[in-house]
Amino acid sequence: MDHLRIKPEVKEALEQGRPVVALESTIIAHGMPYPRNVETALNVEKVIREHGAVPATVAIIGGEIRVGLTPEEIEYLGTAKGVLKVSRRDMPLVISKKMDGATTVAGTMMAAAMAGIKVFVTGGIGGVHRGAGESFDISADLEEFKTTNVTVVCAGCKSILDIPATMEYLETKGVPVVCYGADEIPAFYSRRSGVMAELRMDDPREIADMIRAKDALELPGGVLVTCPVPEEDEIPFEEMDGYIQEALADCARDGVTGKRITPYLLSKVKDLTEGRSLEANIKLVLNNAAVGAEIAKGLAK
Ligand code: PSU
Ligand code: MN
Repeated sequence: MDHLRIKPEVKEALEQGRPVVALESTIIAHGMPYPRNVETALNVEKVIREHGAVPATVAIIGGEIRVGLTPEEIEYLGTAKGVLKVSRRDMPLVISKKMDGATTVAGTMMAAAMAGIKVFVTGGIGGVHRGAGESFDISADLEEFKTTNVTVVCAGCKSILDIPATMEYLETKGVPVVCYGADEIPAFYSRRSGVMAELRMDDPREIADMIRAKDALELPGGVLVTCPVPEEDEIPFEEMDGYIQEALADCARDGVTGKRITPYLLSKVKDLTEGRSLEANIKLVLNNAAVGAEIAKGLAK
């Protein structure tokens, strides 16, 4: 396809049926400060390689969808100014204007599907925001799960979101949600959310089998896998909730809207936790990378 460039290493792995894991870039350009963003993106790729899969970080550079980036391109994205946050609706613009863009979960799912990559690892997905009944703020990430056949491994929903409503929404869209190794849907920084998982699996091969069954049925749409942050890195839910209330109040006071809300809240929470949220964020992404690589391996066999 025009506009799509797959890195040779990734292309070769896909052609040979070897495991490949896609990674997003909004977390690099808008989710973490420099230099931790670049350092983390490179370490996530390293973990995926250590687990025997090929990493493919996705971004848009000069209007071209790149699947698989070089370390120099990752550094560029982590430092460049004016990198657009690209979800589904932004894709036509960023390509026609030959801009640089960092892909969200929705944008990365689109690119992964175009390239034929089945598994994608991230930190957290977007979801139904608190108060969405009034604001209609529901991330396009959730809509993408309805149509695009990619399995996304994350650490659950941040509690800046309405977690029960997000789960309801995914159920309505027909999206299987697997909780990996836990009974409760994790809340990103915290292992617990108070929302019980409908489906728990403890072995990545079980998850791969379920994805295969879904494909055999030719069902469209994605699968969501939630992995709790490692115990030693978590910030307890009750503690986190206080910071989140404060961040939400600031967000409303400052009149932040639309696609700027999520990056704003992330950066506020980082300040309020004096950087602890960033450390937890980094650790959980690395943990997700290991799980995602194992699922990709299970699928490649
Ligand atoms: N959650 C995080 N870090 C992030 C994001 C979410 O902890 O970087 C990013 C992801 O790229 C996700 C996007 O797809 O924010 C969702 O943005 P919005 O809520 O505007 O749809
Ligand atoms: Mn939104």
